[in-house]
Amino acid sequence: MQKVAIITGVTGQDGSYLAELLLDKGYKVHGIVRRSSSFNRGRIEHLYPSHENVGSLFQLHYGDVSDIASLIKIIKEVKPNEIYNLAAQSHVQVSYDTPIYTGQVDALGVLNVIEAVRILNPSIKIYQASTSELYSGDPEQTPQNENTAMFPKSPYGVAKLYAYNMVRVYREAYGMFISNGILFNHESPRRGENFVTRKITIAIAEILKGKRDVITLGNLDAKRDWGHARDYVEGMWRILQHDKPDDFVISTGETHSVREFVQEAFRVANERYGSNLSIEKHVKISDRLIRPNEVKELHGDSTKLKEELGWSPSISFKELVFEMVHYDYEHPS
Ligand code: NAP
Ligand code: F7E
Repeated sequence: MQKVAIITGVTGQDGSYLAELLLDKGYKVHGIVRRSSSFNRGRIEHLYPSHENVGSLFQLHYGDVSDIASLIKIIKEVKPNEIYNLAAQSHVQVSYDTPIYTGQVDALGVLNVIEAVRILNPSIKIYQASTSELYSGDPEQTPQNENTAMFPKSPYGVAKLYAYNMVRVYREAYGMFISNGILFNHESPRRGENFVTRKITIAIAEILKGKRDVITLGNLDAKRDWGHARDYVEGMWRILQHDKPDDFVISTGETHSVREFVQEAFRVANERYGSNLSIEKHVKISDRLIRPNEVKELHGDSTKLKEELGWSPSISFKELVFEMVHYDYEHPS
């Protein structure tokens, strides 16, 4: 029987790769989109053949995770086997500016999804997009795995911790198949333009084309475990194919500082495009981009996912940086 999935956050980086993966696997995919005053479906427009997409394998529905009525309407209509809840205000620094909104979407919005499923059909499987921002990032507590203490540093992390715990509560209390993927940073040419990796690769393309002179950044010392989004959506899918619901870290097991990302991206540009970019000449630091609090070091241990579900990353840090630098040079935004 053909499986039916709902993806919330389908217009985002991960939603777009996950939709591709599920369609490839023969699923019927329903994406939930928000109304927006300007077009924001660039990452998924290649997936729907016409604007009149009723009846196709990929359908879009207006909804919002902060509006439980819209969720109930869509779940009743499409009768999914699986829901991938990727919708979020996903920017950590922005969560300091909009802490209440972030809580409404990233904490209570998740509860809306879970409650709608519990009320309508508790046998629907749910994947929740949890995050390495649940951890403190204290260098003494690395590598982080499923048992590492969770002490988030931002309003985003706190909202996501509420959701993470609610998933566990519903799993235990109601026996629902509901799992957390604790994902470390993952990037791609589809990454939002104000996350650090994409900001760097877009700026490099603009410097190479003479459109600007420098990249303005914040903390270069923070360390992140950066993987590729395409690998990580495969991990999400595997988590819902397990014989039991559970929580899993998805990470590469390698950590690099923001400075190292810049250095590698400059190295790729210099080698490929004959430039002479350097941190000394082309990076400026702005206090405006330093966060009120910072997760210093993320370095994941995804042994559990590897051992139980056979997942491991296929794209290396260097391959990721190369793909992003090259893409932004070839496809100016
Ligand atoms: P993203 O590119 O920012 O996409 C977020 C998606 O959520 C967009 O489609 C956005 O819609 C949608 N959305 C936001 N608020 C919504 C609401 N109230 N109702 C319905 N949809 C809403 O994020 P991403 O990088 O793909 O990440 C996907 C998920 O994984 C997020 O939950 C994020 O917090 C989590 N996560 C990401 C990472 C990472 O490194 N990428 C790591 C760990 C966890 P619009 O297009 O309309 O804004
Ligand atoms: O920052 C530093 C910044 O915004 C990475 C989200 O997907 O991953 C992401 O959150 C690091 C931080 O991602 C700039 O201070 C320096 O230390 O790319 P980012 P993030 O905050 O790690 C987690 C796992 C998620 O769950 C989130 O949804 O880079 N940094 N200079 C900068 N960051 C930004 N954005 N811009 C700068 O100019």
